[in-house]
Amino acid sequence: MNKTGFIFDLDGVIVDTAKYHYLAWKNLADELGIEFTIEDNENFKGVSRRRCLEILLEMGGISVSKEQFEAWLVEKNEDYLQYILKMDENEILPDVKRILNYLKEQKIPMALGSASKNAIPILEKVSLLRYFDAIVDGNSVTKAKPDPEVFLIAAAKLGVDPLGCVVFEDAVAGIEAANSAKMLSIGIGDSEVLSESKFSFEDFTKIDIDFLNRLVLSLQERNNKG
Ligand code: B16
Ligand code: MG
Repeated sequence: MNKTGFIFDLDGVIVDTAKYHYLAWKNLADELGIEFTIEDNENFKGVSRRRCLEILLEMGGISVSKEQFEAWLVEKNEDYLQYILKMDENEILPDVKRILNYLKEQKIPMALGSASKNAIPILEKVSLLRYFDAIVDGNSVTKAKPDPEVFLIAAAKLGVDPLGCVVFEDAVAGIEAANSAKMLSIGIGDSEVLSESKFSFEDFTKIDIDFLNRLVLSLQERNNKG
């Protein structure tokens, strides 16, 4: 069994696809006559597509048939995919590649743990798929974050004890999921919002190699103690 593993969320950690999710939800909301702002979109971060649509319809006080619900899910996703098609390496968030390259050099296993069902095409578009030893996405889980399932499957796929795993997350639900998986959570974004994380950084430019090395050592100790 490997001693340590790193798990990355996708949207908001590796790439900023939240802006594309926003545009696609906004298009649907406009069509349905629901007011939907960038602030409303904050509540959609880390939340499954299905749950997002439920929230949107609750906001508009709209109840629909199962068929209509499914059709709007498809419509939103098709719209979203139009934005994704145009993505390239320039959309990788600052210094993400520096951290991925360092961990790769150290031969530390890495996994993706995302709620998105579009995770693989996005990683392909930004040429990062090859970095990951395991991908766990919205297609492989039955329970959404804050349930720890996504990260526990990722740890199992990496062959790392959850106690030896680090999770980078930008969403409150994701931090909660990592904490309940007994993993070391690192918030990426606003430290006040992500106050439940063990550590937090505004972005990856603020993470230095010394910090990562200390982290790996402390995880190994944590793991040894069980
Ligand atoms: P999709 P993450 C999440 O990804 C997004 O933060 C969230 O806004 C989105 O609704 C969800 O994926 C589902 O995405 O519609 O592509 O399946 O942050 O867990 O990587
Ligand atoms: Mg996210």
